[in-house]
Amino acid sequence: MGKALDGVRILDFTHVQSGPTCTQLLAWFGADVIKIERAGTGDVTREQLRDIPEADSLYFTMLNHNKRSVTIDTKHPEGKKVLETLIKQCDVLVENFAPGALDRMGFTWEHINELNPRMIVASVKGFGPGPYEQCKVYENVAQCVGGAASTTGFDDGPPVVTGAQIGDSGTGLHLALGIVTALYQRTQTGRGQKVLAAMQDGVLNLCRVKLRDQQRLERNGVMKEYPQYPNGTFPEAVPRAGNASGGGQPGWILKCQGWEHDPNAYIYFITQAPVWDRICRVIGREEWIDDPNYATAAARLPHLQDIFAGIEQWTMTKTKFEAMEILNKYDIPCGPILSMKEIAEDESLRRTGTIVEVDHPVRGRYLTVGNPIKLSDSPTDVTRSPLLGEHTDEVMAEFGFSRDQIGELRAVGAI
Ligand code: CAO
Repeated sequence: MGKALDGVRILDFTHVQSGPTCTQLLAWFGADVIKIERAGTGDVTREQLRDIPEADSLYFTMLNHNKRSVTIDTKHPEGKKVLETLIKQCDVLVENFAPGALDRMGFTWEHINELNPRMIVASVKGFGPGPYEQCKVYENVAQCVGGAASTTGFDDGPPVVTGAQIGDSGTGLHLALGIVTALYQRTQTGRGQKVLAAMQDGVLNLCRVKLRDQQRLERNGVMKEYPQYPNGTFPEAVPRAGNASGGGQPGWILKCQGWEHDPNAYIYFITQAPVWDRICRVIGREEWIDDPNYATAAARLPHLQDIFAGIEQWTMTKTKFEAMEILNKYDIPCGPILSMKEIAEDESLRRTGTIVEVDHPVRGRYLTVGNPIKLSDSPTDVTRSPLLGEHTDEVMAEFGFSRDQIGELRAVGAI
């Protein structure tokens, strides 16, 4: 069966995490992703956080599946010519260099557009146009400037960054959507365009509900589902809400059996209004069903701390998996706090291809996260990341370079 993006050729100038996440997704959907790297070093993550000497790191391998690697020195005059040939025959150029790096190489939007008016040039940058547009940005900086850190953590503690890589991988996802959208528009216009996903914007997009809350706070001075209500105070800006649920269905993380020695023996419990009577029955608090202080969602808001303390007395008598099983029988939304070890060993995630094992010639077998987006007509086969420059000769030949030309370019250090 063909793949959704069969025939789409991508020049992949991405490195580290944000850009590679994007191009890996496009490769999984069938695009031919040609990663351009510098000979000798390549993507800096090849050697970052190495767990096996001399082997490409898991950081690199887990973000660069299904791609081909070609080495070109794009600052070498002959390397520039090679790149021009590639640009003329590809559909998309993706990059997440520091601001201005592509221009400094001599590949401005105008030049690329002149070489190939159909080419889409897609970039991740830390910030969009404005006072910070020249700044280099990494994951946690994006979380801080996008509103995530100020709204994450507990009220009595400092801002906290989340383990989910919403700045890097989150922005990579945004960029991928921008690219396929531009490819779709090109089918009507015949023209390429620039696509920009700024990390600050991507994080803010994922923190949209907190900007909602900022406006609710300014209007009403209080947000009744936040843990600060009714006994704490609300500052001018959206406060950190601990583990409170982001929506209108209050939730919290509760201890389960074994919490004293297992840091992940917890469950997320949502007191969803439509199943309130079932919650009361399951935990043995039938008296709450008709009690005016507990009977309606609005009445419960000032009592959430008491309610969660009561529910926790029940969850502490069960393991997180027992609690999950019981609660799901009654359609009560909840989720065990899964450790990475538990996720890595989860058989059902392996069956769906969300967790996959991949063979690598240097590092051997390793575990990775497969394509989280499943297309019924375009299934994903995860293949290993390329070694540095593994496909240089193959790709150069496909783009019309003869064996002699390849040899000469190598001799002068252009590839
Ligand atoms: N041939 C020749 N030169 C090459 C090359 C190649 N094949 N590939 C890259 N280079 C050069 C670039 O042209 C650039 O040179 P100049 O600085 O002389 O213009 C240089 O390599 C380094 O690029 P960089 O500035 O992007 O790299 P850095 O390590 O200094 O910065 C980062 C890294 C991530 C902070 C920066 O790239 C950035 O801010 N990117 C945008 C935001 C982003 O994606 N951040 C997330 C990264 S994932 O956590």
